[in-house]
Amino acid sequence: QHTATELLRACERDEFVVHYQPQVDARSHALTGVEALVRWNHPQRGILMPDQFLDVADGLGVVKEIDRIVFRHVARDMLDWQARGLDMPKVAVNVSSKRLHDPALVHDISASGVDPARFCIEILESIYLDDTNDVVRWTCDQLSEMGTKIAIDDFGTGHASIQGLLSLAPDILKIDRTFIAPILDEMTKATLAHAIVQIGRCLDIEVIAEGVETLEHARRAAELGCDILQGYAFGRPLDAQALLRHVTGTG
Ligand code: G
Ligand code: G
Ligand code: NA
Ligand code: MN
Repeated sequence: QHTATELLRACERDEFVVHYQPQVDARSHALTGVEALVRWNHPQRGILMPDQFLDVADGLGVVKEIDRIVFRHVARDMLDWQARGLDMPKVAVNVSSKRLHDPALVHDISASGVDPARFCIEILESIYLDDTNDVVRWTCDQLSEMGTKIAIDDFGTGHASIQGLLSLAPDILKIDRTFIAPILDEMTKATLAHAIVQIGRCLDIEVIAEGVETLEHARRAAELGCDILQGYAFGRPLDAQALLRHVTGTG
């Protein structure tokens, strides 16, 4: 209740900050992009993580608004990095179901001042399977036309269907970290990760391993065929300034 009022105020005043986590090429470990992750900078409680407020926000119907605010931060940070000499190849932005149904999403991306091809939209498996209505279809078609990538997040944890993959034709699959964490010790999980990679190859979809926590995991995930790696082994989510320093090795 308390949080609800505060969250509405947070949207009005924009109390959100965006952190960025590196994604790297599985072979060279060169930076390929970052994922944008929202945090709520609560005036009394400090930085709050998505799992501490996104459910409440969803209940209030303001997740779409938060996603829109986050995108504004991301576009601003992209332009700011560019001005400081960091040409960020790609930023992946998480998009809720409501936001995917919002025609303004396409407009916001095309009017951001940043090349739309530098954005990737991350959607959950459950979203595209439940809600492939006309608006979503139109949105995805528009995004593809503009060069914006579409990634399926947490792949393997929802109602994965090959039919769904064929119909949405995403550019990227992100293997959920619950499959990546055990790849060093559990042959079954490693084999499953490899099977997902093969599905990706068959459909010309890039595969990202999430939750790559050690260089051993990185080596194994690369061996299993993952194209891109993301996880603590290559950096935790950092604010825009810290990410710039992390990437350019300055400061
Ligand atoms: O770092 P982490 O706790 O940030 O993020 C947890 C989850 O919160 C992510 O997996 C993602 O699904 C969700 N999330 C993070 N940022 C956003 C955002 O800007 N919008 C939406 N809708 N979800 C987000
Ligand atoms: O998939 P989502 O969009 O849910 O993924 C981002 C979440 O994963 C964020 O909460 C982020 O902080 C977390 N995360 C990123 N890298 C790692 C990692 O290497 N290990 C673990 N356990 N979590 C990670
Ligand atoms: Na994500
Ligand atoms: Mn994920």
